[in-house]
Amino acid sequence: MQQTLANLGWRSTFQQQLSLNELETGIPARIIAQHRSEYVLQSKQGEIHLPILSSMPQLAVGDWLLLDQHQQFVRELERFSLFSRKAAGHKNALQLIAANVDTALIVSSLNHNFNLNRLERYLALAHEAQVEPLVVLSKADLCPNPEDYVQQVQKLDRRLVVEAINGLDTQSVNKLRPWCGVGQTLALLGSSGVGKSTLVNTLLGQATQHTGAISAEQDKGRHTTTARSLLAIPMGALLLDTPGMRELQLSDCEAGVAATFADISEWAQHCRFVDCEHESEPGCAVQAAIQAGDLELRRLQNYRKLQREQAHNAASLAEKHATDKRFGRLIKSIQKAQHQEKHRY
Ligand SMILES: Nc1nc2c(ncn2[C@@H]2O[C@H](COP(=O)(O)OP(=O)(O)O)[C@@H](O)[C@H]2O)c(=O)[nH]1
Ligand SMILES: [Mg+2]
Ligand SMILES: [Zn+2]
Repeated sequence: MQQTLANLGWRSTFQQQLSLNELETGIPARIIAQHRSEYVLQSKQGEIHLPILSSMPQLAVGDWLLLDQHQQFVRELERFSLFSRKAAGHKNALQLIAANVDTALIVSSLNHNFNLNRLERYLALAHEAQVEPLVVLSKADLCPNPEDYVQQVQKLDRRLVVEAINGLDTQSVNKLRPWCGVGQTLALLGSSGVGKSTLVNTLLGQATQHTGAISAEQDKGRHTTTARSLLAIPMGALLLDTPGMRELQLSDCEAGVAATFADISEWAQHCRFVDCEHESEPGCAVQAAIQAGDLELRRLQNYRKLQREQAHNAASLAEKHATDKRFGRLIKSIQKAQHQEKHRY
């Protein structure tokens, strides 16, 4: 299937990274799936299978690469967003989950599961990744007052976009069209049962089974080993669906948490003490905002909780690394002792 680069999400920020020579002879290609020993890329020329070499940098689904005319890896192009997580066991090791995502659909359902704290957690993940969040409130058809919930979410951040939908209904899902155009890359976040798969199926619709653009769900079933993580939807966008997205945790998300609670940081600048903990200090502007009804106590509490959580997760990964290293040294010293033992005679 012939692809245009624009359909694959190519844009000027990538184009500008190429020299004239590279523009002429190089092949830009996007990673649409990652397997143990190879990446599957999509380019203007079609699909390319690129063996993973130890000399290559760490890459993720969604990344853009430059290949030479023999389809050999030249380099990766700078990404504009990245979902990653700290990997246990290696110092500063990051596990890259998804690159160059434009919009994170943060799905939350309009039933007893609706939870602002949880939404703020996903917002922090999106902000950390530098991905624009779009809050999708699903199961609106089961809720007598979806607008009330939209208002509640809107109150978290006036710039936030919030849409209430029925994920089973194509007409309703069409509300998401402005974010689903050609060249856009979407990822879904949200806890189990909120309707992510339902939304994906409705977005994919029937049409994809025939377009075969990047992948059809159908293909996924037929040859599971070649499952694609970037799926083209009829509206034009690419849907990024990797297992890693479902397991994202808050860890080393300080910037993401800060961005999600920017209002609190702003108030905090007006506290009398620089190191104000916003508990019972005199002249605390954050407590004043709560008294004035401008800030929910719940939100301040969740801010603290998420701050602690991301710091704790980051620290426990660091600790695990230290333990692994100590264990590694122990093994080495035993091996050395055994070696010396063996060679004594
Ligand atoms: N009425 C209604 N049911 C929905 C909606 N979205 C999902 N569901 C149902 O909720 C259940 C869980 O949805 P699913 O997509 O599997 O959630 P996931 O775990 O987030 O992928 C399924 O029974 C869906 O049919 C919706 O917008 N309206
Ligand atoms: Mg699902
Ligand atoms: Zn304060």
